Amino acid sequence: MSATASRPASGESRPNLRPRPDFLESLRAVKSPLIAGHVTPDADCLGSTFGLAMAMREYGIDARVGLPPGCVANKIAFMLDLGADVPRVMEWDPSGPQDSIIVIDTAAEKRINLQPPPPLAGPVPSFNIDHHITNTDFGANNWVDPHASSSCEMIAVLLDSLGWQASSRVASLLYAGIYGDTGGFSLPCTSAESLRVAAELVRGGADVAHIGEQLCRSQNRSDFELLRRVYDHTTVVADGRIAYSHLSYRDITDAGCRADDIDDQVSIPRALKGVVLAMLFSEGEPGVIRVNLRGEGRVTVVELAQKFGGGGHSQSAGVKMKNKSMDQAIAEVVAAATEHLRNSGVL
Ligand SMILES: [Mn+2]
Repeated sequence: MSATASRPASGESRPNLRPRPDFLESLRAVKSPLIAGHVTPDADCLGSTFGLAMAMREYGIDARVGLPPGCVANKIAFMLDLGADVPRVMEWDPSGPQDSIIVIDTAAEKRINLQPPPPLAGPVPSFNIDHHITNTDFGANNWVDPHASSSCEMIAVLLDSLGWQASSRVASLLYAGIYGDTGGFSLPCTSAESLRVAAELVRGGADVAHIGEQLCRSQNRSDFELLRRVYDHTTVVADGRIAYSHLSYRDITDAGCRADDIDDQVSIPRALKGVVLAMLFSEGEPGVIRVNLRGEGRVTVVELAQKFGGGGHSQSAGVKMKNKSMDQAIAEVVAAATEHLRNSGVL
């Protein structure tokens, strides 16, 4: 295990990765794709799937987005309004009109947000566009760039590579996803390229004020009540280097929230000075504990997530644990996290 990130630090030059010509050529042949993202979609997932689908529709391609009903957090529901013109598919139908499947922002096949899961080795070609470092290249056509801040950054580059001009609504969707995955252009994944792409999107009509208001200044009462509990339950250990909080099923429902509203609340314990590893344990459905892990500075967390069967990005990862009580899950993961910091020389 290493605590040093393999990606370049922000500001360092990174390869300006574009999709390979054969990937573009296969994608150009697509006429009616079904586009899907990951379970518990975040702003980047919605922005990239709806952004690509809308751009395709504007260029005469009959793209649809697979998204089960009721799985979008309150906070990012405004993105569904931006993408309202895109037809939605609630579940996988093998006899549907799709001539291809495009999976975006999804690290593993098992995380695809459609039931039953679409067969990616089936008769129609599949495309896998993602920036998760743990992506297994599960598509027939893969474009995985762990250096990209977000899948939305990749979609913006893709549209440019196709010679397409994004409409202002597509630009808003993509900008919102980049904003989300870069923590408002503040996380180390924010590269000069992310800022350049974002600037192009603003030039193309992305509504910065609307997106900022929706993502930063539109908290509803139930999300606010949930944060109150996250603050209240925050515990600091390992000489102030690890902070974590927890939300029981009861905490979540009493606040008026549900599993899908657990998004980036781990930013609360993460915000404490000196903390280099932050975690949020949440029981969104009874008996299932989700752990969001974040690393700060040069501390990576993806190895820690993988140890418990999860995955993600080097400094932002997740795990789902079953058949464990909240206390057990916390005890096991905090012990492993402390060990991880010790092994990497932080403690
Ligand atoms: Mn993403």
